[in-house]
Amino acid sequence: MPSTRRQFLATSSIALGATAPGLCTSDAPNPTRPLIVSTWPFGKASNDEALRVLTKGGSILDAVEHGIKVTELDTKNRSVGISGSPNAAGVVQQDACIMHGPGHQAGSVAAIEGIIHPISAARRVMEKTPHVMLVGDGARMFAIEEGLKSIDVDSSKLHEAWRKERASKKQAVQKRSKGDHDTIALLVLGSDGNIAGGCSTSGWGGKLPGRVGDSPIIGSGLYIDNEVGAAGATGLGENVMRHCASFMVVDFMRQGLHPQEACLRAIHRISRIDPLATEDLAINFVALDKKGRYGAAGTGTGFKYSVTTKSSSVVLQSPGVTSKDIGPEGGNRK
Ligand code: SD4
Repeated sequence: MPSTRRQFLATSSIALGATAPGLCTSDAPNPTRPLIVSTWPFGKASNDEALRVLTKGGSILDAVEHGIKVTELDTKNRSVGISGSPNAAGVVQQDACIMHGPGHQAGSVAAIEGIIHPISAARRVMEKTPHVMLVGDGARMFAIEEGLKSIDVDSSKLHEAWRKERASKKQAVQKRSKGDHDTIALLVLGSDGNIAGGCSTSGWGGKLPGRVGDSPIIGSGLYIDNEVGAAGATGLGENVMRHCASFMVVDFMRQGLHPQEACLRAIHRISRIDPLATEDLAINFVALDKKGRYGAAGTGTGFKYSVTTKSSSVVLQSPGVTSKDIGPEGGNRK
């Protein structure tokens, strides 16, 4: 449920087919820049920080990093940051990535433990190494060498205890339930038309140790094409990764689709190909394009996302896609 009257008005107006003040999903001849779009209502605080950074003269990368840091630091958030959901061994392993449209640069960290700001680690991988992705202990070591804030973790004992328990009980991986996941994916269109974005999550609660989700995988949890636009994902990462979904959304925009249509089209295409029922895919996308247009879509009833410009910062409801929209044989050829 929207937590403030303003959010309620914003989500209601979209649900009723009206347009939120100053924001629209239709063509924007005079793009409103900067534009910040992120996943979920909790993204709004990150968007607001990103806008503050830009207003003070920060870069689009600064806006992405500092914006996402707000959610990573929120101790009430159980899906992002070190207060996020632990894996099956009781250890929080986080995934994050960042991408900079100009120069098509990317950096990411996966299954990193005890680092307060994985998004900052991802940025440093991009800016200070010749690599795109670091994982596990190596990623943690690198982040600490870079002077990033960390907490002590001695996960080896926890992992060992879990291994023993698993061997004795043949423990299954915990089924994923609503509420044990969520990612912040945050996209920024700067005043100069350049684009940057990032993702951060603790991923699937109860996942196998070492599991990596879609969020740190470029093209899955996030993708930016500076000539076109950006897309980010949240939901069941396995179902995003198997389809390179963020890349797909951006590619649809490259073919001329509005960001909202591109998100919907990706869900339709994935639903047709995938043996899972649309609702069970549990995938959601946000997108923006170079023209300053934005949109989102999710499976089932859709999901809420946050949109911020200089004139307003609101939480909106995305459209949803269900099996009925796809048809028994994937009849909808969207
Ligand atoms: C993952 N996609 O690790 C992330 C988590 C998420 O809503 O976004 N859940 O699978």
